[in-house]
Amino acid sequence: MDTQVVIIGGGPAGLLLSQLLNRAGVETVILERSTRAHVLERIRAGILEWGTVELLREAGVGARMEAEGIPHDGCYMTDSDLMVHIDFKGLTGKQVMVYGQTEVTHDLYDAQDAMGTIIHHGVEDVRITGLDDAQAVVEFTLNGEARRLTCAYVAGCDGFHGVSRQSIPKEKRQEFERVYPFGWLGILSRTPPVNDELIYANSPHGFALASMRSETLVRYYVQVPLTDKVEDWSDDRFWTEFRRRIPAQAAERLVKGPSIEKSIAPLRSFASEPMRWGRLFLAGDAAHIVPPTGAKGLNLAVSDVFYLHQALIDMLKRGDARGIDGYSQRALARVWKAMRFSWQMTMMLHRFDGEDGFAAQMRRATMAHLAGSETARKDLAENYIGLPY
Ligand code: FAS
Ligand code: PHB
Repeated sequence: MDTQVVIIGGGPAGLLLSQLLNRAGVETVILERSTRAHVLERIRAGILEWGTVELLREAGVGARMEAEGIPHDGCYMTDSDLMVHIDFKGLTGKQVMVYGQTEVTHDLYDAQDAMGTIIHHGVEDVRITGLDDAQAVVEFTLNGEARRLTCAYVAGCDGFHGVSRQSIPKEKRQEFERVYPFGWLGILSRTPPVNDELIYANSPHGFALASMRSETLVRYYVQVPLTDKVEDWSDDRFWTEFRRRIPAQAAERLVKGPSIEKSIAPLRSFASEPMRWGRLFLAGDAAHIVPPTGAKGLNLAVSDVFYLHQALIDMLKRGDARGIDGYSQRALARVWKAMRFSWQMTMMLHRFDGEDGFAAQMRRATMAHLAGSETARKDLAENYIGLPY
């Protein structure tokens, strides 16, 4: 065999899996479609569950996160001017870490380079075969040259639009989907955060999220119709809309500034079962997508990798197949719970076009219940900081 595990996709799932396998003496090759610069310029997630923090430390890539990340003890759910504090630390004993996915990906690339791992960028026409044979075969084009790798296993970490999931016969896949009728317009701005902790704001004008990357760099979002384009949104229009959706007491502190990044992300819930097909294992967005309302996307990719790295090491080092045989069922059990939480948060916080007064009342009542019930706040906190692996 040319290598033990071929990993398709050099995003957080593929890189973290490779890093954990390499540290256990398992050889990998990563095939990434984009250039490294393109992967590293993508602005994605901002919140790490503590399980993610611990696994990144175990992978030997926690140093910069420890130095530059910001632990948060809680967040706010708001309804117009009602602010409900969700005290993660007090209710669960756990925190989350504010540290951008871009930084995590940077740290993983640096660590993989130090390991000397083979990472091919700019690969095209990836084709996976031999999944039921004695070895899998991955064919691809690199710099115009046809290449072929044989391996024991293939990890499909190539995101929602990748080839891995499509390598499972369509009639053998069961797919579940909910596409939401709105997107999130996000900006980065070198301004101080409007609040010390995140604000998830429900308002009659729609949803807004006040997040951050550091004490001097904010990441803010507003819900927008799917028909909107980034060019429809000047900075002034964004600031006006964002300011009126967050509570007045926070809006008074708002510091506006020029956007240094502006993009619209669609929202969907999606899952494909199974996450294993013969010698192929899916991890991360290749198998599931959640709306970012619950800050689960990146963190689910990490929990898949937690299960998969253990399973592959058990098999390749000790010939113990129980982990790989149980991987899909074990990963999906946690995926569906995070899928539910992300859907519930999205329904609770977004205005739906054409909704009647009843829907708005349900959102207000949910927020009022959160305000009045420690049990309700603890349930939200347990899901937000991350359910156990
Ligand atoms: P990724 O998509 O990150 O990585 C897959 C990699 O595979 C990519 O680098 C891609 O170039 C490569 N690839 C694709 N096809 C290939 C092929 N055929 N051959 C080789 N390589 C191929 N999550 C949150 O928790 N919070 C957020 O705020 C948030 N915001 C998001 C905004 C956007 C616009 C998007 C798209 C996602 C967002 N997410 C968010 C979710 C996101 O963070 C993902 O969960 C996370 O990137 C998952 O990591 P991977 O599974 O590695 O997939
Ligand atoms: C972000 O900082 O990008 C972020 C934080 C929390 C979310 C979604 C996005 O739920």
